[in-house]
Amino acid sequence: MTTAKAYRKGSVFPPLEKGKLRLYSMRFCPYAERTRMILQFLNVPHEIVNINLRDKPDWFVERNPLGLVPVLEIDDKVIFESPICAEYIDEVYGDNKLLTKDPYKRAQQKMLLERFSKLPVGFYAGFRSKDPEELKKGSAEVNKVLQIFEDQLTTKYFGGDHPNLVDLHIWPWFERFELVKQVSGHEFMKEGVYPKLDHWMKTMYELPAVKACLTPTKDNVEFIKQYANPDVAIPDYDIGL
Ligand SMILES: N[C@@H](CCC(=O)N[C@@H](CS)C(=O)NCC(=O)O)C(=O)O
Repeated sequence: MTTAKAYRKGSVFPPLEKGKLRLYSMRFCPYAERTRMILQFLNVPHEIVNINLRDKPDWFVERNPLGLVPVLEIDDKVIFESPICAEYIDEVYGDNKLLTKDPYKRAQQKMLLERFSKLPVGFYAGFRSKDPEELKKGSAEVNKVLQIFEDQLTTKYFGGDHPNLVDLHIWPWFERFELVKQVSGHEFMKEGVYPKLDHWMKTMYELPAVKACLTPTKDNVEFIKQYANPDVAIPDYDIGL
């Protein structure tokens, strides 16, 4: 189901199979990519239902009144918001491989991710705006966060010898720096400025879960162009299928 076309308003609800975990996703969404990567990383059997987020089916909004992907559903349970999905998957299927059980270490992981949450704000404000001042402000915000993560990285992964939730949850934006460069010419993360992060990115690209969830750059570039274009009401969510 991973390559299925996005469901739109009026689409018939694809019936749920008892006991089967479903992820409502969108192929170009970095938040949904977090959840896709975690499911891959922990080898959790699941199916994916893609959603057209500018023309959402009613049954999707009934499941998540916020109208956002990712959303998980299994039998009578619905879970939304990527950090909450991650915690649920890790506890139910992952035996806490990604978020440690130690309360203080767990709090530290979550605090670091909280600090990361400023990056997407600068990222989107920066690259969508035609105003050079906005881009400068967004870029400064992104760089502030990158410096924090550069300073924090003392091991192969943020999780030590193995990736943890921090690695998997910050990755989708690192992957997208290249798209921004191709779409707008702007480089949020210039090579050599954050040497530890440069190396970490190369290591991350080798992870099977990362490889399995990459969207071809040309499709992602085309999608971002359409998505950021105010004249395009509904971008093509099925690019490349
Ligand atoms: N805080 C949410 C953010 C998810 C999010 O923003 N998803 C976007 C797609 S990348 C979305 O569903 N947008 C639909 C909309 O805004 O209507 C999370 O972490 O899951």
